[in-house]
Amino acid sequence: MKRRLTRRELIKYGMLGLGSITLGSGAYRLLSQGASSARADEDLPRTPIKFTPFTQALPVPPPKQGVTTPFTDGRHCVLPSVSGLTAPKFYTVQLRPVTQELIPGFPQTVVWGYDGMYPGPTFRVNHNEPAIVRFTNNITGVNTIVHNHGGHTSSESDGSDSVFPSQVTGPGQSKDFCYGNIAPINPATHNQETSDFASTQWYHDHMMDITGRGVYMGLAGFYLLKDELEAGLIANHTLPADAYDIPLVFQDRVFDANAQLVYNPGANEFGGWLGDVFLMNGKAQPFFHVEPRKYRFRLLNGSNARWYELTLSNGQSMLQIGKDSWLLPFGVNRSSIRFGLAERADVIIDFSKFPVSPNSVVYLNNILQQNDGRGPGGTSRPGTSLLKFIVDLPLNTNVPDATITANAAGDQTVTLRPNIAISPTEIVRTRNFEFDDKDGWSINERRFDPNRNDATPQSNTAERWVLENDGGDWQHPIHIHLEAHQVQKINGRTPPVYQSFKSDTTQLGPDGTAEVFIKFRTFAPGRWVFHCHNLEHEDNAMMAAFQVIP
Ligand SMILES: [Cu+2]
Repeated sequence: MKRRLTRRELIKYGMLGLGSITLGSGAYRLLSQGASSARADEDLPRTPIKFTPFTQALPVPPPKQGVTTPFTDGRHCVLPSVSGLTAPKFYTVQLRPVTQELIPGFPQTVVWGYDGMYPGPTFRVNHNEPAIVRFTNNITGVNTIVHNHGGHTSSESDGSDSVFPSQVTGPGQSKDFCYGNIAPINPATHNQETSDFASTQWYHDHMMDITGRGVYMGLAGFYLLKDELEAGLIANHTLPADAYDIPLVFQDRVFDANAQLVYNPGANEFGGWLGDVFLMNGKAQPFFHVEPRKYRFRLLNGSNARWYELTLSNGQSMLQIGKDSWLLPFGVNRSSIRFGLAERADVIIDFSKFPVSPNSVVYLNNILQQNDGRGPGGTSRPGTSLLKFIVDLPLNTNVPDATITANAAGDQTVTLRPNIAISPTEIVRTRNFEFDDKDGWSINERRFDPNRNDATPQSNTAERWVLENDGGDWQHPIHIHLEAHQVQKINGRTPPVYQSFKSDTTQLGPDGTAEVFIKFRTFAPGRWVFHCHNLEHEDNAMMAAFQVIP
């Protein structure tokens, strides 16, 4: 499929008479002059730098610390009014350019970082302890807005400038975002539905039209939540302790000869920008020392357009305990896990069978092939090694190993978070959304209009949404804000068990369909968005807005 660039796209990306761009020093630098015509993907820039992989350690983003003095200047956003909340905790985050060593031996890459680091610091928050986060933008010439992906958040603090423009955080500005850290409220009982409480969210830039650039430059981090149930699973050693709980975001990037990030999404007609260097937590192909025990990894595909299918090089399974933001009811063994954009898998990897030795090595491999933004092709083993685990740390016997194992075949006894399914009897209406390519990227043949409501569900009702890919062999991972959705059918079939509970992002394969149930439990009326999470598709109008009406 070929797309023709709209004039808006040409203007937006400066392709009318300008050249390709490199992102350095926080501003665009023109590399070449002269008209740039759209090119086939095989002609896109490739990183000219050679480096030796697995020579530097995996960075683990530090936990975000709160501030002790509350903000008192009356700019607070709105927290949910629900009983049982503690006083809010206050955090300040500064967005700024910084140089960081992404490629071993090349220390000067300019990135944009929350708190001046990429990835940003990891929030670890507790249920019923609201957070008020003041984001200050010190990136010259760039508007930002933060979205807490997977969060049950008010419209005001959800980070969609398109539906709440007053939260745009321009250069030199500060804006407050309120995160209740609660589960959706059951309207019948007025209690939180703790089966819907999230575990693994991530925060990232969400500025309309330029989200791809912001995330590519480094504006992403983890937001991990813990409630009484999950704390209990950790305390009784079902799940690994926090010290063995590692957030892991994988992203692909293109660099120029000076190790600066290259981003030119118009070069392939906004089909999706692929990189050829693989970063794990912001480091190209690092290693990670582990003990012979079970570790928990919060795997996140934070790439702009690349899909992944991850395996372990020794053929060992990973035990998936969570999909997107939510824990599953029980662990599911996976020999490989496929990730569309923004998807997460919460997994346990068991290193306990390895002898403690520098020779005990296992790789996390990506076996998925992808040549352009339309989506993945086939798989090829062994694939590309992204991360090298070395089981050479002595076992700390003061911390018991986690006990979780996969449920025996067919045994779906709840050992993690109970799931309360949305029942077909709760569905009040069906809506259909076709993801297509009319005049760029579109939904139901309409490009995104922030002033238009594409759906107006009623508060505290449930609906059936049929998401349909009308884009031929283009693939689209669809993210719906505000609430989890429950996948009923994928391409007309019952989804695999790990996909049958809660998701916030669902893959639409070639000509694929997904039928999902979703509730709209809001603690304040407002508008939210849903969109393709291929960031170049999202930035080119494959987005829609819904208003939850009282
Ligand atoms: Cu898409």
